[in-house]
Amino acid sequence: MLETKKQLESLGITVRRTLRNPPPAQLYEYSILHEHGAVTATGALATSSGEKTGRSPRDKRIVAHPQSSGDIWWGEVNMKIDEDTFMLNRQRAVDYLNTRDLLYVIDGYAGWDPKYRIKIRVICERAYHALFVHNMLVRPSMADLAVFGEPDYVIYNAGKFPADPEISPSIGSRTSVNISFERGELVILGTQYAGEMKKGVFTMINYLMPRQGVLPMHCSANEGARGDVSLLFGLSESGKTALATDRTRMLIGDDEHCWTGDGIFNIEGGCYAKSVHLSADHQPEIYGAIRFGTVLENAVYDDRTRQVDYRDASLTENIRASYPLEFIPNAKFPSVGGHPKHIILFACDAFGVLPPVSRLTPAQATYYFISGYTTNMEGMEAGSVEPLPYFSACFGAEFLVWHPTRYAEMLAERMRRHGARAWLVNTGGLGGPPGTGRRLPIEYTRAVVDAIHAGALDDCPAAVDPNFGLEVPAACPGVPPELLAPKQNWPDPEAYDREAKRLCEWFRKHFAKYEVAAGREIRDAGPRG
Ligand code: OXD
Ligand code: MN
Repeated sequence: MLETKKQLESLGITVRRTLRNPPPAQLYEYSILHEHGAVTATGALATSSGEKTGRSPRDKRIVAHPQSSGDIWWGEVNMKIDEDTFMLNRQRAVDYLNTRDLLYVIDGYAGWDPKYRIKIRVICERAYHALFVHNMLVRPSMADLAVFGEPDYVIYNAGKFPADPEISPSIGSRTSVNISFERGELVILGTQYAGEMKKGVFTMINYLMPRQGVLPMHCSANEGARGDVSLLFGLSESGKTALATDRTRMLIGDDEHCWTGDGIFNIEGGCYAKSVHLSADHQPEIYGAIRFGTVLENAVYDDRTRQVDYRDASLTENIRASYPLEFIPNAKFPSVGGHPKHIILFACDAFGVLPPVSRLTPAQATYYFISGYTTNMEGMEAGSVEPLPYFSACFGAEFLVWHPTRYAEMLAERMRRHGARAWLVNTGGLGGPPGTGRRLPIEYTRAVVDAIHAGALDDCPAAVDPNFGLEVPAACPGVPPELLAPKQNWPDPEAYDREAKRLCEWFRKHFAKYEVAAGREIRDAGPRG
């Protein structure tokens, strides 16, 4: 502890009382005593993140430093802050933290592969934040902690204290989340949403790993009985988490992975599951994981019975549960795997245009990976809301640091080298536009994923879709064949063509900003219609 104390002092942290990696039970006690934490009927720690109940991407800033500036994809995702302003924010956070009676210091790793893992230190005042990072980082053993040494990356979480927009025009509000790659530091002011820390680590990984020839990815991963690994990409609600949880396969991780020369590793030691409308019937693994040790953020519970009402989104739709990976029954430890055999890109296409499954060429895989397409399904079944297409490069644009094509090229190169197959799976609409069509039942999507894993679609006969140029398998075990070709399910084939062309146009429009960097071959692999 003396070594840690000295290290903290060298960072400017002079608080007399610090607790380093305290056990969850102690963090429960402090959270209940000092920050209105409560224990739910199943033993989780119910907490509130205050005003901010989601990430604040518009308040994220990256230090523009001559050493890294040329590497960074500057723009809407990565906005600049100068070093002096970063240092002012850092000092503000440190000064505030120094006014506290007690701080938590949580040390852990990002990455299950000891060859590539980075050492993270989180300094925070809230017990719930400490428990969150305890759950989300790869937990060091007591022996690891004894020789932990200097961290590679330090997070100063002063989220209860606001940023000061008067300091500089680059601070746009009272929330400021700043990263300096050179200093290996993340400063959080004005938001207590715990996910900022998780994604702050992921952003750092997204910067560092490509420099070592390692590909970071926003995806889930699982492994079959023969050691065959699949990566599953998809934006919110498209099935990335639900479909990675598969009784017949081991879960490597549900959100963030890296692909190295040896295979893949999970970056995290836990999950941060969306829990609104959670039910024991539909998501038994996640439901069962919400017990002692789990942080339940912004959920509503009954004061008397402490039963959580997962349907109550009055605090936020973004109710989250953070728990260690070992709370999931078939999680794999250590959370690493071999080179992936299958890359599955989920798109939740509410327009009912994309086929339930398509086999992708490497160029198409790159195109659809860079596109990162989905639609907003809300209200779709009722037909009350016109869905909107949504694109997020590499299925996680908000966390990219280099230009998207850098990650896409690395993915394509690895897929080629290791013979991975790629698939586009539509988990969305079927048989007509929103309002007239229906959502593809999840059991059919599960059957598609099972067929991919069984190799049943690798070489089966397929027809080429005229609009998208995708190879659509003619048969898939467990799925009625007429469902595989979407146009056949529309009562009006011309209406299908119109809708398909509209979607092709949206793809092209979105891809235009990447096509110079991506090159002609990739652009031409996109929709034709
Ligand atoms: C997350 C996200 O919280 O992707 O994991 O937004
Ligand atoms: Mn995520």
